Amino acid sequence: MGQGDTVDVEFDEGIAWVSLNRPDKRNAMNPALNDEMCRVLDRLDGDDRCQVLVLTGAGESFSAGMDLKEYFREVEATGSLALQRRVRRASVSWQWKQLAFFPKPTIAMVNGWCFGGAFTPLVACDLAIADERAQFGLSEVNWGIPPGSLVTKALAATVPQRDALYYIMTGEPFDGAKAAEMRLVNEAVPAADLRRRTRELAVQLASLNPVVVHAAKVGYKYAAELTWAQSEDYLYAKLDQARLLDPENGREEGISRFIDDKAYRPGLGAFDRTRP
Ligand code: ACO
Ligand code: V55
Repeated sequence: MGQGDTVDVEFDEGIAWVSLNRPDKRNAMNPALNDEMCRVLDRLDGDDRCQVLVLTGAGESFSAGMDLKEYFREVEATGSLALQRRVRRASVSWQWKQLAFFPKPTIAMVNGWCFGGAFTPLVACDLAIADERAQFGLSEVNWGIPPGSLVTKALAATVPQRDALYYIMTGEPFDGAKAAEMRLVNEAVPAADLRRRTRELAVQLASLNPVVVHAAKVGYKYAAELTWAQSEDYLYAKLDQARLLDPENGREEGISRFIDDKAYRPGLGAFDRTRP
């Protein structure tokens, strides 16, 4: 799919499995990988084979964070601030902006190492499932830098202050079970169940009304940063927009099946979109 070979994409059952693909470097994110991820996400936006996106890593790692050699040292060695701005822009573009507001549901499947810069795409994904033995860490302090870019912001959006500051300040690693306990991820499962559980969740999300799920997720993400008054106005606008954009007329269908047909109870299960 991409032009390069730093990202791998496989399609199956409406799921796009997107793997960061530098296993020899534990999927550390260099400028080439960041550029390729920008292109991959741009294309998957319009690809019907992708109804849900799973972000994971090739081999034994999710991602070992920013590539200390190619993203930091080699870019700084050029002395070009324009180049530094360019590589930072590509990094933030896919790791946060494109991923957080991706029009389809996204799941981070944390299969192994997850350090530093990897926290941004982890948290930008809507949901996350980890191998209970995967190792996480805010290792920046060990490199003589505070967490940069949106790493700390991602932590602030997910875990309580005590956990955030403990791990930001000590740099101590923690495992997937701990990540689930502090709600950095939704669930931690044994390695043998990771793919099955992720697929099950992805298939569930793929079965739902895509226009409505998109509006619901984007509404949540913006409302978290708006005032109450702005949120009320914006979320009503999203609700009206979803009715306008939804080719399935899910709202009228759902209400009609409940009120008129008495054939459906939302409290007892998801709406069946395949029923005529
Ligand atoms: N940047 C650049 N290269 C990396 C990175 C990285 N973040 N992480 C791993 N690599 C490279 C190693 O240099 C090595 O390259 P080489 O084979 O050419 O020598 C290769 O990946 C394999 O790494 P090892 O350390 O040999 O693998 P191991 O399985 O023993 O350990 C681990 C994996 C624990 C992830 C270790 O590589 C590590 O601690 N990496 C750094 C993690 C980190 O602190 N990331 C945050 C960076 S700062 C930031 O993101 C802002
Ligand atoms: C980090 C990540 C960056 C960056 C500087 O601490 C530091 C992580 C994603 O980009 O430019």
